[in-house]
Amino acid sequence: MNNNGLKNIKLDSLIIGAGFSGLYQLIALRNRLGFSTKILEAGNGIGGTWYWNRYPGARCDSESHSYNYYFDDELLDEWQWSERYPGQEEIIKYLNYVVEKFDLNKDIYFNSRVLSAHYDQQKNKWLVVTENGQRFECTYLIAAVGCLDNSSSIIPKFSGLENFKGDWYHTGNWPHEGVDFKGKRVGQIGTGSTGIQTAPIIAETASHLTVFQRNPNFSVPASNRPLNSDFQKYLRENREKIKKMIQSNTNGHPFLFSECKIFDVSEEEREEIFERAWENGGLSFRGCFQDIAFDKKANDMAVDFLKRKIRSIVKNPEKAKVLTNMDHVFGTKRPPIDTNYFETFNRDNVSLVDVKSSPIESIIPKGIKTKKEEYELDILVFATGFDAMTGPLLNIDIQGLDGKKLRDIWKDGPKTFLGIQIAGFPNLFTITGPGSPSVLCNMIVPIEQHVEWIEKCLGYMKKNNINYIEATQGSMKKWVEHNEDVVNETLFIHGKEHSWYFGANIPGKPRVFMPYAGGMGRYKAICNDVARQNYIGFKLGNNDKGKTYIPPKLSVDILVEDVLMTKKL
Ligand code: NA7
Repeated sequence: MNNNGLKNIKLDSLIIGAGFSGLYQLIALRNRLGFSTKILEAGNGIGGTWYWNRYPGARCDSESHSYNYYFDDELLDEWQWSERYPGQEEIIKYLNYVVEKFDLNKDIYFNSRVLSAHYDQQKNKWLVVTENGQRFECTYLIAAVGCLDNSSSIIPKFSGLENFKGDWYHTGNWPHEGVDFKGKRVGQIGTGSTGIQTAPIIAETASHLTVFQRNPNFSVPASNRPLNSDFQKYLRENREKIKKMIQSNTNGHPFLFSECKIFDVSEEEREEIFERAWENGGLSFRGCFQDIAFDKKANDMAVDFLKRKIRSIVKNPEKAKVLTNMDHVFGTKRPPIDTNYFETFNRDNVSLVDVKSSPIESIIPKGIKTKKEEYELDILVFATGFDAMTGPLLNIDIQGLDGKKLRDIWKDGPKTFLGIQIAGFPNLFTITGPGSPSVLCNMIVPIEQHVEWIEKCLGYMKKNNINYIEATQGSMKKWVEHNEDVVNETLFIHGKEHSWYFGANIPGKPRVFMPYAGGMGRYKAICNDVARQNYIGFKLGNNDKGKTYIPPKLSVDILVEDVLMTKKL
């Protein structure tokens, strides 16, 4: 779709981003509420995170049967995943199927990166401008930009990158035509979830792979496998049960945390439980005991088991030592799952460089120079992560009431009410924004919940002739405090200097725990209560009476304490 004229396109609602959240929001607002709605998408195709992250080995770490929409039974009947964890290509195929089924393409503007979104108080409209000069005017603006978009991918500031003679890539912005590693000496920087997925695949074709590791990571085997007909039958027969489970538990995954505490069992039993969880593979490992995420001593036992596993896989003791030299609490950084990651270090063509003891000093024309040594390389792969959660929003110039900039309002860290709205930014909704469970969950569950909450909210407003909604300062303050309280009850707090959950991967970024740590089930109950109480904690009103702004009629500046207090689930 093209719109290169200077005239504003006028809409009820405008969505930024054509990933899982944006596509579903389009269905909800256009098909169910009848709003005139469009999506602006920076890429030349749908998929959001999955459009850009097409590095070798890119695969979701949520199990496929939970990583699809649950809002439409027919869609559920029609789609079958082929593997336990869906790969990037299959996810794009799935989303294309959805786009076709719901006829979404006609309402998506591709290659339309949003530069600015300014709220016009006089008109009660958002004015949105894209990189290629398209202009839009809408009542409701929905930022479906994701938590790790391509605008927020991070290349550390190494000096000399511009002089590097070979090619270099960031995993979050991977070329669509792919990269040929055959016969090449590849240097990979970064061993987060991405680095752990991509190293084994790069090693298969590169002449040599050198992994530059700063901090090692725990990882559990994904135990990925094709899904057989028995499993498909199980899914068909248990759909409602699975749906209920993922939509009501703490993390949106199709498993429950054990109720058994780590010191309530004998050493032998504990080892057996760990062993079974390791064999089963995947993210459920961290739920094999109830207290791994809450009790440091219990966590230490899991750490001990995981380190022993790494030592048993990696044959070279020097490499094993570097791979087990963690100084973070298990789970406080996002725990990756892998396919043959540690095994990869047993290959003759793979070496490991400890850049914690000998940091990278610069990129030189022929490769990488660390404090101790120089490495000759043909290709550099940066698996160095993202300015997560806030980056995708702050990379857009967003201005609310009185021209106040979101960048200024969030200079000490993100502040939201429910991760859905920000005081001072009326009619702007953020899907899986900071302050919501988002990245602590299987993302599709919080996405569906947010999309449907927004749909219900806008439906309520339409019915009641309301066209203005804004979180109050009071409710936002209360929510920020509640977020701090809940994270303090968990071991996440130990990740303050290590984890991107706290912004610790970005120099100078405020150390604020960004996702909501109180659990998805509890969060959803709070959101439902807010809606049930006619959007308590928000100001609601109508300003169609004149050209100047009329303060909302139904000003509800009540703190949501009663909602929060009743939801200690
Ligand atoms: P992550 O998890 O942020 O990992 C980034 C990696 O890059 C991590 O190992 C970092 O080491 C490393 N890194 C970053 N800067 C440097 C420098 N300057 N020198 C050496 N190494 C560096 O990003 P991912 O893409 O793996 O995963 C992001 C999310 O995507 C993931 O959690 C899933 O949700 C999907 P560090 O640990 O900081 O020492």
